[in-house]
Order: sequence, then structure tokens, then C-alpha cells
Amino acid sequence: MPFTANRQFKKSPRMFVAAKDMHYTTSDGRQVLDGTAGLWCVNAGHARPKIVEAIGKQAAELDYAPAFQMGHPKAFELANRIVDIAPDGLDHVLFTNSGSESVETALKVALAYHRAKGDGSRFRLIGRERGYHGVNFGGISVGGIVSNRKMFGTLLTGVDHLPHTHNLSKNAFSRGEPANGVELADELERIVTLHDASTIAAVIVEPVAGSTGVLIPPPGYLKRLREITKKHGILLIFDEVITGYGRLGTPFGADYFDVVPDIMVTAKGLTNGVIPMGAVLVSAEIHDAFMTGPEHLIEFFHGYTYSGNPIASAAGLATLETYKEEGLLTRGAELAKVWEDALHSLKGEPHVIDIRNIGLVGAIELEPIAGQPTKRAFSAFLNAFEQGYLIRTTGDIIALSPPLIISESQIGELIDAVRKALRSID
Ligand code: PXG
Repeated sequence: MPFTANRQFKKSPRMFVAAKDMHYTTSDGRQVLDGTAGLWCVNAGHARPKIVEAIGKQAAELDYAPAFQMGHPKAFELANRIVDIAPDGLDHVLFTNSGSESVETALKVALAYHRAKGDGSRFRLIGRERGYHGVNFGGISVGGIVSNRKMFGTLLTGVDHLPHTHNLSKNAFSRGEPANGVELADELERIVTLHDASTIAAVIVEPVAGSTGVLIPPPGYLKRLREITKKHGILLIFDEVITGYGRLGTPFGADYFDVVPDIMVTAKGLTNGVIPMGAVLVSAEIHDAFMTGPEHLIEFFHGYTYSGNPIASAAGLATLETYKEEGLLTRGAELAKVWEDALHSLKGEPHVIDIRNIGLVGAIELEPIAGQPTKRAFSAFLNAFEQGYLIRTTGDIIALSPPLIISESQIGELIDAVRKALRSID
């Protein structure tokens, strides 16, 4: 099983057999409130009729069309709908089948773009400590999670990392963006000085680091990264696999922070998690740099059997339609205050050393049990599950990211379940 304590799970399996709106049904018939939108992806809630219908209809109408040298209308339609909601300046789309593939695609576009422009000495990629960019080789190379990297050899060469922005001693219990740490963006200047700008292709960061426990940047941090990258001709890639499609109360993290990257990596919420799909958005300038040479030749040697798969495209279109009809891409902003207050009401509960929130994302960091890291948070996870609430843990951090359809009373319920779990565990 992926990223799972396999032996523990098999001794005591936790199985879902159905889901509707905010709830799962377990194999023993219990209802479990989804506090994590699956794995940060089911933004519109479960089994939404439009999406279910679109998938069935598409399977009967056109189940598959070759992705190379052939097309079908829904992939183009979906690309256009994504561009409609994306920040101005990002207007071409490459489809993939996951966040990890979107990351690899973005990194390859960045390298190939510089080469296409005759700037092939730009081969370095800069990620960030505690960054998560999926599990393929490019993604773990620019990522900054030691457990995901240490077993797998030399990874990509020519990679460097910015420091992360998490600072418990200065920023604990901040509401929204933490006040301290904007100067950490200037570390990029240090890295540029070390390697020389002429060797650096791109910088990739998550606007808010999700997987490593909801690390929110200080005000101005991403703007500064944008200024520095622009100054040195370095591409800026936002990995919006989690922050995309409404999670922060804006369509994308780029909108929340008012910073437009050159490349944006998305997946998860694009199809509401229902069918695997990702999309990488690039600027016209990047797209156009490839459109040279004889017209019968392939411009970019990259793509997947399932790029823009018809059923995934239909699911994506129905998902974006559902988001639009129900105002879900901005609902997080309406709920943000209630969410923030509910989360921060956990201050003072046992083990809690920090609480963080932004949009409809929250994290509760716990003091680890000495010598047994992750055990305390995992106990909280099991306790909440027994109570009928699905939460996520990463290290000793509880991460919450419910579907954007959650009601105010369900927010109260979810936070009370976490409170009860914290009071019950060692
Ligand atoms: N980039 C980011 C920022 C992600 O969060 C990926 C890439 C990879 O996506 P795929 O679709 O290849 O898994 C992710 C995925 C968690 C959790 O609970 C987070 C992810 C996946 C599963 C669990 O933190 N993020």
C-alpha cells in the first residue's frame, strides 16, 4: 500500500466502501466525515451528480482516443476552461495523469525551454527544503523530504534547495500568513551567486507547502522570489497540486498571493480526485519558444498514453462546472474566518505547539513523544477515525483540508473531534 504502515493496516484494516458529499461509509457501516477531501483532492465533495453523469456518458460516447498525433474536442475544451480560471499570462496546457507527472512535465518544459532559446547552460533546478513535489525522480530531487529521498541514490544532479519558511519559535499560533521570515527569499540570491544565474533553469515551490504540514509563507515572500527569478531570467514554477482549484479561497494560490509564475503545476482538484488527471499551465512565451522548425516535426518530445484522456477530460469539465455553479473556488474565503476561529480554539489543548491556517487548510502541530516521532499524531488519527472523522497526519502534524462544501456546523464537529482526540491520547 502507498505511504501506509502496511503491517499495522493489515492487522486492522480501515476500509471505505461508499461516499456521498461530506461523508464516507466504512465497511462496517459507519459514517465518517471527510476532513481531508480524500487526499486534498475531493474539493466539491463526493459522488457529485454532474461529474458521475459526465464520466458514464463519456465512457459510452468516446472511451479513448490516441493522445499522440490525434485529438478529441473535450481535451481542448477543458484546456480552455482551465485557462479561463487561471491567472492572466498562463494560457497553454499540457495534460498529465497525476501531480507527480505534472511536476516532471514542468521541470522538463523548463529545461527544454531554455535550450530552445539557445540558453542550454541553464540546467540547474532549485527546490526547497520540506517541499513535496510527488514521488518521481525529478520531484524527489527538487523536493525536500529526507525520507522520500534517502533510499533512492543520486537523484537528479544540478539541484539546490532554498530553506523552508517554518519557524516555530517566531511564528507559532499565527493566524494566516506568519509575520516573520520574508528575508528567507533572499537565500535565492545566495544560491544564484554560488552557481551563477546562467546555470539556473527554474525555481519550484509550493505556494503553501502542504504535505510537510501546511507551511505558510510570510507576506511578501513569494513576491520576492518572483522578483529575483525575473531579474535573473530564471523560470518560476508554482506547484499548485494542493493550492489549486479553490483550496485557499481563490482559484489558485497565485491569485491568493498575487504572484504569477511562469509555469503552474496542478492535479488533484482538477477532476475532484475522481479520475487521475493533472494539468501544467505555461505562458505563451514558453509555448511559442517551442513552435519553431519544420511543421511536420514534433516540437516537444514528451507526453503520456493517457494525456487528456477523454473520460478524465469529461470529469474535469464537469468538475469545473460544479465549482462554478456552486461558487466553490471562492467558498474557502467565505468560510476562512469560521475555519480560523475553530482551529485556533484548539490552542491550549494537550500536546498542541502550533496551529496554522490559510483558506480552508489547517494544521495542528503536536509535541512529539520523546524518541517516538509520528506516534502521537498517528494515535490522534486513529482516535478521530473511531469517532467518525477522517483527518491526515504528517510527522506529528495534523493536517485538515475538508471539501469546500463543508458547512459551518460540520467545521465545528470536525474540530471538536480533534479536541476530543487530543484529550484522549497519550
Ligand atoms: N505536488 C504537490 C504539491 C503535492 O501535494 C504532488 C505534487 C504529487 O501528486 P500525485 O498525484 O502524484 O500524488 C502532491 C501530492 C498528504 C498527501 O496527505 C499529499 C499528496 C499526496 C498524497 C497525500 O500530504 N500530495
